Amino acid sequence: MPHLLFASRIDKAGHWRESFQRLAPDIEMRVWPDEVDDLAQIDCALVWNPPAGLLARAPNLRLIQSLGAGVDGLLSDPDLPRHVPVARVVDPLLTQCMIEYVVLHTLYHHRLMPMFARQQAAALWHETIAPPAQKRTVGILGLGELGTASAQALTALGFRVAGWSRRPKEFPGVTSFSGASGLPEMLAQTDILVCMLPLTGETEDILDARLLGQLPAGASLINCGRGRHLVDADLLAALDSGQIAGASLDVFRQEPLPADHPFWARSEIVITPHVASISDPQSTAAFVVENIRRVWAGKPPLHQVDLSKGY
Ligand code: NDP
Ligand code: OXD
Repeated sequence: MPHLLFASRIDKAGHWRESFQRLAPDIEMRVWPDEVDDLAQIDCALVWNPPAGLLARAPNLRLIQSLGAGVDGLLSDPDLPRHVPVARVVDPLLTQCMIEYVVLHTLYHHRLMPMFARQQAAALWHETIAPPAQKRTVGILGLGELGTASAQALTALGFRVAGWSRRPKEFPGVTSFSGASGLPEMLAQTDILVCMLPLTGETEDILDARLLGQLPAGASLINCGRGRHLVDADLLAALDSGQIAGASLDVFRQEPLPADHPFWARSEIVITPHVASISDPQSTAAFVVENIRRVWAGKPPLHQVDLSKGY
């Protein structure tokens, strides 16, 4: 019988427990810290940003399953037991929700809504017509599970879509750029930039003054990757200069975003509280059960993280 450690400060354990009871009653879920007396009894872990050092104290772990698609909060633990396979979530509902977020905010900036919101606040009637989607290029940083699905939804709406990844990709209707040399070329033609990268040593602070300066003047930014992709002061400066016309931000260096952070006061920025796409227990528990069954059968888990790449 697998003994599953559940550790998250934001996910509701009750919903996950219900899903496991329905799908796999043999899995015994124990919520950290209240229900765990002895970490030696734990053999798999389902976690979101667990306290550093916690997993190292479970000597019999066979699987570490992230509650989310991103694993930066796990891999930042210096004591992470690196011999245990780490898997991340890939789930159709998670993907669908991210598509919704990206389409919503792309259309918001495409249709000049930050400007109209300012006009409304000033009771100002001034007609400006947005160009058709066919004349806008959306550039996506990260053409993985979520980036590719979002790219496909945007091409269906008529946008020109480009994407950047480590390795070159081939998807119908999406122009692929890769590696350090491919980035400036994509940025130069991007009107709306969407960041859906994992946070790694290579991608931290990538959305800085240099990168924002390579976009055409008046471009927009959507960040639904991680807060530490963005250099906050550089975005504020780019908004002040008009280099960036507007931004939608779902993720922040510090979450919750502190009440005195300058982003709150900027009408050009749309803020959402890290809700672009969240793992749903009903949908994702089946994936977690499958991964536990695989590991118990001696197979690698699905969507195992490559610890050397960091995603
Ligand atoms: P994937 O691992 O499927 O995709 C990651 C993509 O980023 C890949 O295309 C990869 O390239 C590319 N990439 C990674 N490092 C680099 C680099 N140094 N240079 C260029 N490209 C790079 O991840 P997902 O699509 O599933 O998720 C992406 C991220 O989205 C998560 O890590 C998380 O941070 C964020 N997220 C945010 C949520 C929210 O609610 N805000 C919800 C879910 C996820 P390649 O294909 O060549 O490997
Ligand atoms: C995730 C997230 O990575 O919620 O899944 O950010």
